[in-house]
Amino acid sequence: MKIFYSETHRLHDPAFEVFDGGQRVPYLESPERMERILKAIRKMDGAEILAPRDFGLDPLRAVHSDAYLAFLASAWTEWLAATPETAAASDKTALLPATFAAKRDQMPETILGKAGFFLLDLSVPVVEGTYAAALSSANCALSAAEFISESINHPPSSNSSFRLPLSAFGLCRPPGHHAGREIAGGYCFLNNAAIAAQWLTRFGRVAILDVDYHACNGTQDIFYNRRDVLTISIHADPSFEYPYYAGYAQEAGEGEGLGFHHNFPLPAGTNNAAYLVALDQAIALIKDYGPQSLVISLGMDTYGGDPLGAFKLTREGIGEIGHHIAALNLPTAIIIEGGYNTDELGKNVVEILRGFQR
Ligand code: SP5
Ligand code: ZN
Repeated sequence: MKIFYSETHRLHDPAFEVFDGGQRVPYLESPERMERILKAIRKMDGAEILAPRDFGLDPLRAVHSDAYLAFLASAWTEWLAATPETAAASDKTALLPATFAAKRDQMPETILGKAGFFLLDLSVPVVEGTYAAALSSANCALSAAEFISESINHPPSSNSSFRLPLSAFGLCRPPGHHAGREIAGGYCFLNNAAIAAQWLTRFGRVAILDVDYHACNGTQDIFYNRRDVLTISIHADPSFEYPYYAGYAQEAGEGEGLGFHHNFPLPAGTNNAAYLVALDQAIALIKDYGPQSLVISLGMDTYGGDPLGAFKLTREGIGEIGHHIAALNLPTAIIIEGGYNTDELGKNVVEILRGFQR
């Protein structure tokens, strides 16, 4: 298994986020998450850890708006320029607004106005290295996509011969699936899985299956009116869980994309058996769609011991997820999203990847 990873994620290391009730807490989406995953992966048979290649801005511009990318690129310098006293304590502070856009007709001019326009919540503080880390995270996803694309069966007109479907793992940080076309949220700035999927559309239809505990509001937003990318998400019911405003069962796409988005909201306490019922329904939809490639948004926060999750999946259940998806036998780019039980994160990721070992 090829694993695409860069140390650049360390540049995104905010000191805090703000939890419900206004509690300022240490940033849960920490660099340590990657250290734990890497440590476990290094012990895995056949693991090959590779640096990502730089794909430039074009694949990002195919998914995110220019205004949003420009905001991410200059937010920190604009924030420092606007509040010079911040510079002295820049290791402790971050750009985080207190007013958010419920209506988005007009982008404000000041950096705090723009921050409220482009940030959804209090889990996406922008620090000096946020943009560099987000770029490198997207490049890890793109590198995984590029690697698996070698095994996509090209149209009959081309003369390439059949190859065994390949899989690859993008060890991406920050995560991506809550980032929409022009909004960051839920620890996510660039939507790595969407960027990889969009890049893969040059080879034909793509399916994205999101098995993070949280609904993929960002991925849903990006592909909502498209039928060339099927998006499916299995997650905690947004009626009680973040991201609250997307992920309901009746949201099925619009226009050309109607019928090409599926949400599977599940209750708190969901166990292995109930989860696998939903997963098998999602897998049947992917088979019907017949994609040329598959992108998995892999969250490990479905695990019973996750501090942000309320599902009860065990390590065995998580292993089953890998086996069920791998049985689709499609070229598959696996992109890491959430998962916050750092002690168990490495073992859980390896348990999933095992299903894809050939
Ligand atoms: C990628 C990803 O998994 N993002 C998740 C972002 C969730 N942010 C919501 C934070 C809500 C905090 N509630 C704390 C409850 C602790 N029991
Ligand atoms: Zn999550």
